[in-house]
Order: sequence, then C-alpha cells, then structure tokens
Amino acid sequence: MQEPAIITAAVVGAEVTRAQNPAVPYTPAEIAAAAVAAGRAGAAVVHLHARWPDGRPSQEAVHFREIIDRIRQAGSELVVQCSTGGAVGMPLEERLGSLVDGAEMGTLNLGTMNFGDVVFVNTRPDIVRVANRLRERGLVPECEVYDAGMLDALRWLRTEGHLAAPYHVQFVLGVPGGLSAGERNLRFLVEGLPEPTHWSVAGVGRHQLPMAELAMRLGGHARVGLEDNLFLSRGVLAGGSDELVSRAVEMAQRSGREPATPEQARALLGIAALGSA
Ligand code: KMH
Ligand code: ZN
Repeated sequence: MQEPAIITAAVVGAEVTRAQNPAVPYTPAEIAAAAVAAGRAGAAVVHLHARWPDGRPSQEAVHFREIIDRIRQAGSELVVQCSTGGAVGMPLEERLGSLVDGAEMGTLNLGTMNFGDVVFVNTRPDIVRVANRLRERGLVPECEVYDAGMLDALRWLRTEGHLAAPYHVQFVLGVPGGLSAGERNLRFLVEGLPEPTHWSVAGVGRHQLPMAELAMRLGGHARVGLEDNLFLSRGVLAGGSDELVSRAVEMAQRSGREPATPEQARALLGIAALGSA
C-alpha cells in the first residue's frame, strides 16, 4: 500500500493578480472559499497568503485570522500553513505577522535569491529568526527550497540545532532565479536530502502539473494552485485552485495513490490532531 499523497493548495500567493486570472481571490472570504473548495477537491493542506481588498499582499494578522476562522466555520479540516515569505521587499517582522493562532505550519525560506527581476532576501540570521519563531509557536516548518545550495542551509540549520524533525520540504522549482523544473533536478534534490523526510514539489507555471505527476510517481507530494500557476492547460485559465487540485488527485490515483485526508497529512507531517492542542 503506497503512502497517501499530500496535495497542498497554494490558492492566492503574493504576486498573481486578477488582471492575469479573474479567479485569484483577494478578500479573506474569497481566500477562505478558495481554500475550502480546494479541500473538497482533495487538498489536505492549504498554503496561505493574504491580500488587502485591492489585491496588494498583506501579512496582517487580522487577515490571516479571518481566513482561518472562515475555513473552520465552513467545516473544513484542511491543515493550515501560513506563509512567512510574504512578498518580495517586505521586512521580516512584517512577514511574521501571518503566524496567528490556528496556524499549524509556517514556511521557512532557506536562502536569498533572484526572484524574477527582484531579490527575495532571506539572510542566515533571518532564517534562524523564522525557525525560532516557528518553534516558539509550536508550528511545523515547511522548508522552501528553490535551489540546490538551500539543502546545505537545511543541513546547517539541523547541525546548529535551529531545526529539528518534524519538518516538511517543498521544492519550489522554476522560479526565474532558482533551479529549473525537471526530472533530473528533482531526483538530484531528493537524493540530497540530509535525512529521510517527506518532500513535495511545486512547479512554477507550465511545470506545475508535470512536476506534480512526477512527484506522485517518485513517492513525494505535490503543491498546486494559482499562486504558482494560472492555467489548467495551454491557453486555458484555471477557474480556481480547486480545478488544479482535481488534476493532481487524478495524477495521484493514476500512480496508485490516494489523496491524503487532512487527518492523514497531520499524522504524516507530525502535526497534532485538530482540536487536540
Ligand atoms: N512570495 C514569494 C516571494 C512563502 O510563501 O513562504 C515567497 C513565497 C514563499 O511565496
Ligand atoms: Zn507562498
């Protein structure tokens, strides 16, 4: 029996706009609805960002709280993962505003890199600060790895005692400035993990669904959604992240795996059962 596949839905992000795809959610109500729909389609985890009503990225606690409250009010048991990456250019303390009560995981971006034409800054002291904040708040880190050297940062954090299991690794491949998406690169990264751990891949743009399919075959997990990709197929906009999740579910099943329920994802990722804290 193969391990269930954890599908993470990245429903909003910080960069994509409604001008690019009218389905991009902005308000807390819209973001929560997109998350709930993704959960119904088979996602176990939601990767959350927030927006101001005009679409600008927000790391305001009040926005994250409202989104999480609405997700739970709708009866969804999705694992809630809050972004500490925010948007390029945000000061680190502002980025940490997302780590509100109700969050179960938080992202830990493992290095500074070109992010398109701008620089996404994550100095070593920044990374340590985020890791410490996640630990203080009892959140399971998701390590965002955009390039091979970031696995060395992961190893360093482990050695220095800033990071301990359980943690999850997300290979975000295809960001202009990071490692490109492809089978050879993914296999190399998985082999380079410092210890056996659950890993997932988020392919950017047209690489999203092919990388999800590959991850399903290789025994990993996958992230899909509008944050990383606006299209269902060439020239066809996705009507929502839930449509992309449905595709990932089909891919998992073709590989002989079932999509993990939120409860199964919590067990796999070392997160306390909902309501047990
Ligand atoms: N918005 C990107 C610059 C995360 O969520 O932790 C960073 C990002 C990573 O989305
Ligand atoms: Zn993100």
